Amino acid sequence: MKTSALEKTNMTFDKQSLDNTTLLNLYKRMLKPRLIEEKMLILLRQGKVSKWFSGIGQEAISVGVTAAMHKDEYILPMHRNLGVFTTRDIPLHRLFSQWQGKANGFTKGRDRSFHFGTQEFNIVGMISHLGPQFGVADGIALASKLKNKNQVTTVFTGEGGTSEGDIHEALNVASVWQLPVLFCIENNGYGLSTPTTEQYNCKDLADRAIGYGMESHIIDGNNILEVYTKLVELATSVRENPRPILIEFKTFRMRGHEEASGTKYVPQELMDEWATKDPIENYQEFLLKEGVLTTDLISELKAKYITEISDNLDIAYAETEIVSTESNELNDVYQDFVYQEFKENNETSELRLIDSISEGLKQSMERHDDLVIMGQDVAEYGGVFKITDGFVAQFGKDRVRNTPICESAIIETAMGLSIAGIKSVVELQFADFVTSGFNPVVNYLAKSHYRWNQKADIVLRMPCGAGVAAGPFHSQTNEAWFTKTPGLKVVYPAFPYDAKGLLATAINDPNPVLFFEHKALYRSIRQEVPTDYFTIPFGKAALLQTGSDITVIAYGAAVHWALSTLEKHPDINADVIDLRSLQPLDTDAIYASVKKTGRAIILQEDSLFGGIASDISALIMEHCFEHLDAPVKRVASLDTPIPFINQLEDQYLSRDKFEGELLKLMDY
Ligand SMILES: Cc1ncc(C[n+]2csc(CCOP(=O)(O)OP(=O)(O)O)c2C)c(N)n1
Repeated sequence: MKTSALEKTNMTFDKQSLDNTTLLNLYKRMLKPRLIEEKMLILLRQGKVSKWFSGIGQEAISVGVTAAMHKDEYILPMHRNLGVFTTRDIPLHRLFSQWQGKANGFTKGRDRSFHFGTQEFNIVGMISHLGPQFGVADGIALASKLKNKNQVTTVFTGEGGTSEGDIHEALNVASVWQLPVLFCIENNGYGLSTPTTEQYNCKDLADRAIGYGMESHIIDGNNILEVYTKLVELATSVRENPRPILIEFKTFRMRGHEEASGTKYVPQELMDEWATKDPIENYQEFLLKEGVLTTDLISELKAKYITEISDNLDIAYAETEIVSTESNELNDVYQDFVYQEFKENNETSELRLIDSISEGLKQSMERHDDLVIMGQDVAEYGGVFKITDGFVAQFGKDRVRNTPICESAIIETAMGLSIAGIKSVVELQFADFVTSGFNPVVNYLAKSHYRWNQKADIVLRMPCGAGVAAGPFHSQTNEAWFTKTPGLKVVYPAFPYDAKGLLATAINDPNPVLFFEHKALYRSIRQEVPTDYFTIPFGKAALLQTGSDITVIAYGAAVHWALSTLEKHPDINADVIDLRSLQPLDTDAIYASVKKTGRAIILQEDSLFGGIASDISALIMEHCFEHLDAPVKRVASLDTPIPFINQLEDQYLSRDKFEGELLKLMDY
């Protein structure tokens, strides 16, 4: 007699108090993605789909977890979680259009496969880098906690992804802040071709929770009733008592990492063993035995879904190919921001740069009552530069948040807050440390609006710059890493007045803004600054002095170096342009001046190669060539790391080279 799958596996289903409708629904919910995948495999072979990451054999996890969540709760799936998308009832033709890069998908053809999110369905898709999902989930959960929404956020990773630093950082933050997140690890045995024995060295990944002070559970990921009932129980409990939980689902990847890569490296015995544990076949058999399902109903359901799939594929195929224009693409990199002018009041007080930033930040906290500040030591301690001194007393610890030392997770948390509609300012203790959060800045924040129309309403405050004998890791001015990346705005004030007004605008702007604050200017530069809240638009340079001999272009500390050099040479009549923002860049001001003077010198604190001075120089050559009387000159620091001791730092910096180069250019 033939042995059934259920007998082979000894899989037992406990329906607890679930009614027949629920039992049947779970079956239907799993059957649909399975049939979609079977169709996709055919289309792949016909060359009609470019890539496919199969979740066959893992449907019970996507479906069981999603079915346990409320529809208004966010889910952050990965590349094998088709069942999340179908259980949220996304119309199939929209999914098919997404995979074919068509306009009815979710990314206007700009990103592939499951790399998309949709606010309509409360799904936040992955970026390729896997790990950032956990940190983004933290942010969404933090928003839910701050707004007392009693909601759970659910996020997925494969076991391979758990080795990434982002995952560890995010779990730690969630535990320290007791965020309501269900962290789901789908342990399917392989990360691409690498088996778990070569990925980590503990028995169960769930055990890692102990180290984070977190609750954890291990669940049979192939048993839909175990997944569903346990997740309903955990989600209910987390809604009442917000906290993170780590869940490890034991399952297996039945197909290749993606279809083209195959499964040759997987021992056949493993394949055979897990084939008997198929989540749908076993559950189907159980339902047949229970009398909840009949063979006729199975055939009926399959026929219905196959028709639905085929009809929806026809809709997607009939959709025309995307046609776009360069300006259309360029216009979607940033979210529209209608600059609102807040005029300055007449009363002023003399402020140092540091005070003006602090005052501007405080006034923005008063104006935006859910604006959150996050950073290392920013709470009671007031930040290492004391910019947020006294903020906790005025705004409370919910809004002024000390963070663990984990730049990636905090920048991802800021992204999650933005997805949930909350603005945030992240203080990098030193701009140098942004490297530890580089991936989310350049890949998540920068690309989010272009990819799926999602704003990243975040300001990263970047205390930067040399001249303080602080060595290679506390002195960099790394704006060029970011002016290179479409999707980011980069602001770099040189004066207290500008810093206050530009910071207010940065916070109002829904796009990710890197706000550079030069440490050497913090306490050395003073200016009369209006006492009330006011804004200054981005992309408008300041013409600090006018002259017809030469155009001097600078930003940040270099503005002050240029001004003091020119003071020594009253005979040189220079236009001095303080750029104030580098992205957007006020090219009009640059061109107008260079066309008038015929000479341009750009002074930059950063080392020479690949800095913004190079691009400005190229722009001037391209747009003002006929007006030039001399080659454009870039003056920048040495192409070395920034040295510590004063005499070496002085030698490194462009500050003292400027005068000689200026005189040479005047003589040209
Ligand atoms: C930062 C990064 N490194 C490497 C990759 C390439 N990559 C994509 S998925 C994957 C395997 C992921 O394994 P796992 O997390 O276990 O998920 P599974 O594919 O098994 O579901 C790899 C190596 C990547 N996308 N991002």
